[in-house]
Parts: sequence; structure tokens; C-alpha cells
Amino acid sequence: MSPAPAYPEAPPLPRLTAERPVSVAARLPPPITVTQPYLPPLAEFLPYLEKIWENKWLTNNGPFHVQLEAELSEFLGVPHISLFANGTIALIAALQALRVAGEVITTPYSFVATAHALLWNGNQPVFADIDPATLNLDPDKIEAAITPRTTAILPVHCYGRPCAIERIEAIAAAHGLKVIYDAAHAFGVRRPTGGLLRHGDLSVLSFHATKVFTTFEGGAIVSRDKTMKQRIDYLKNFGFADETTVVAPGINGKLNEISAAFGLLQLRHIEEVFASRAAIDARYRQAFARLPGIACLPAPLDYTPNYSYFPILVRPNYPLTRDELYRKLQANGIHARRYFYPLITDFPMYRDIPSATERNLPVATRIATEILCLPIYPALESHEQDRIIALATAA
Ligand code: T4K
Repeated sequence: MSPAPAYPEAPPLPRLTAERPVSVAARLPPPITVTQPYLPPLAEFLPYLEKIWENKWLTNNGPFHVQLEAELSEFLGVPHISLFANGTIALIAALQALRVAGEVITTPYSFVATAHALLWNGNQPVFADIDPATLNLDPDKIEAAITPRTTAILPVHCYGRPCAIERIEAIAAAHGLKVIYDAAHAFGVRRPTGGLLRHGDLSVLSFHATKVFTTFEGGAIVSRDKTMKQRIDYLKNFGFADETTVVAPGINGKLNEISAAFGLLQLRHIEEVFASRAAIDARYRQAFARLPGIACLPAPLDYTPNYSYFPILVRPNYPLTRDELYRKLQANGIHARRYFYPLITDFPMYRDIPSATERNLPVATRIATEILCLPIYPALESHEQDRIIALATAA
């Protein structure tokens, strides 16, 4: 996690009368970060706040929450969606809703929350290697990792790039396994056959501040039928079915009204967000197309992306190592990120799991040393993009 910014412009405390000195830090241009949330004009948000102030309904399935669920299921082309306080609680609740027990096959190449959800649910993660072309779970490796104790697969649509859905679903059907997609990066991604999130038993989204679509903190579970949505909705509200009936050991996973209202406003701007990210993606691709040692992931042919990340692979024939390039950018005020390094399997709570070895995960191990995600967000100005490109190409 990067340090949160200080607020140099905050009003002075009432008893402080002396003029505040302008610090050196305040005069430096703010660092360019890997992402930045799109914030619509504040004036557009005020009417939503006024409504909340008026009706005093702050959480627990309020009117904005209900409206956002309806608008998102329409926008994403999914039958049912349940909003959550964040993606991690949504992942845990999804595993609970499907009553997943035993071993779950997942990827080492993700944000750590993917595997943490399994530990919180008492599952045993089994790590399988990724495909070097997609950086998502390799279906052949999934198949090889199945044991009599396997009950589910937890793949990640990493960077919003679709997993090998048809293969994964065929494997799941053949072995009677559940599939929960960690779709934290995949908001709005579409395939010719429809929204990516319609696949699997459940798909889980994150609406964290760093995501293309954000509610500050937030998340969601996409489900296929009403009964499953009902179960998920019980689970996120302590298991309450009515005022006095508790049907499951649920948790508090509810999204509050301010976040839901912000989601509604974000949705009105989402096409602008995709379009400005698409332009930056195109610019980087063009700049790096013939740069020896830098590989972009292939441009999508068979799906509509959301441009949530711009990952590059820094190969051995580049003049700098990945970490040297990362530090060079950082020294120039550009905070690119090594998502996902270290691998989940390098963290202490996972490294002793039998499947967590480098030998079992050669592709993920190599990719984790080559990956660098470059800044991409609507407010990234053209001259800032130029600087990033110039620094990377002048190595
Ligand atoms: N599954 C997957 C595959 C995920 O990627 C994630 C989350 C989850 C599950 C869990 O979903 P949530 O429970 O988070 O909803 C970030 C995010 O915190 C995390 O949500 C995300 N994945 C992960 C990939 O990235 P950090 O530790 O890198 O965040 P941080 O604070 O360093 O922020 C990165 C940059 O974003 C900052 O340098 C500046 C910018 N930023 C960040 C925040 C928080 C802003 O401009 N404004 C902000 O408010 O983890």
C-alpha cells in the first residue's frame, strides 16, 4: 500500500495564527501514481448528498443501494448483483454462499486478497501456474491440480483479461467443481456473447478507489438466480431474513448509501472513463511496439476491455532490469507498480503449501520478476504520458 497524501491545503487549526511556511514537498509536482480515481465534478454529487440528508437513510439496503443494484445489473448485462462493502468480504461471502469446503485451486498471480478469502473461509488453497499469454490460470495446470478433495476453482480475470472460460467450465462440469471468478479487475468487460461476469457460479467485483468503477470502497457478487441472490443478501446482513429471523451466520458486508450514490454518479461517467483510458492504452502500445525488451500484453481481439491496467513485461534484452526501471521511474516522480510481485505464494502464510513451490509455478515466478504496471487513469495528462514513455524508451 502506498502512503496516503498529506493535505497541505487543510485549514489551520483555530489557535494557529502564524503564517504557515510553504514546505518544499508542497512545491514539488505531485507524484504520478499507477492509478487515480475518476471524480466527477463535486457539484454533481451534492444533490445525492442532499437526498441522503433529507431521508436520513444511511445504510441497510437504502434507496440508492437498490437503484445501484438495478442499474449495474442492466449495465453489466447480468441477472443479479449484490453490493458489498468491499471485494474481499464479497469473495468470502461468495465462498460461504456456495458452501465451498476443502481444496480450492487458485492462482498465485493476484492481489493477496484472492487467497486470503480462502483462508478466512477455512479452505486449503492449491496453487496452479498461469498461462504466459494471458497471465490467468492455465486450464491444463488446473486439471493437473485436481484431487479428490478439490471442491472449487477460484480463477482471476487478471487486469480484466478474460480467463479461459470455456475450458474452465468444462473442467468444472467434468469434476463437479464450483467456479467463483475473482473479477475484481473486470468491471464492464464484454465478450461478443455478453458480459464477462455472467460466467461461473458466481463472479466477484471490487469497487475500491483504485478500480475503473469505484464507490470509494465497495464490491459485489454477481449471481445467476434469485435464490442464490437471496442467500447472498442474507449473508451480507448478519443472516437476517426478517426482523427476528436469522437464517445463517452472516457478516456485515453492506455498502452504505454515500458509496452507492457515488456509484450511481460514476456510472453516468463510465464511458468517458473507458474512452480516456483507451486513448492512453493506445498511446503506450504505439510507443512500445518496437522497443526491444518491453512487451505489452496482446491487444484484445475477442473482447471489449476496460483498460484498468497497463502492464508491461521487462524482458532480459531490455537494458535495465524491471526493478531498475521501476526505481528510475520512481526517482522521476512516477510510481509504477509491480502488480503482482511478490507472488501470493511468497507470503509467509502460503509459502509452505506443497503447491507453492517455484518448481510448480515457473511461469508465475518469471512473470512476477518482469511485470510493471504503468500509470493509466483519465487525469493522466498528455505531457505526463510523454515523460513516462521518454523515460522507458531512453533506458
Ligand atoms: N481480488 C483482486 C484480484 C484484487 O486486485 C483486489 C484488490 C481484491 C480482490 C480485493 O478487493 P477490495 O477488498 O480491495 O475491494 C490496491 C487496492 O487497495 C486493492 O483494492 C487492489 N486489489 C490492489 C490491486 O491494489 P495497493 O496497496 O496497491 O493500493 P495503494 O493504496 O498503494 O494505491 C495504489 C495507488 O492508487 C496509489 O499510489 C494512488 C492511487 N490511489 C489510491 C487510493 C487508495 C488514489 O489515487 N486514491 C486512493 O484513494 O492495493
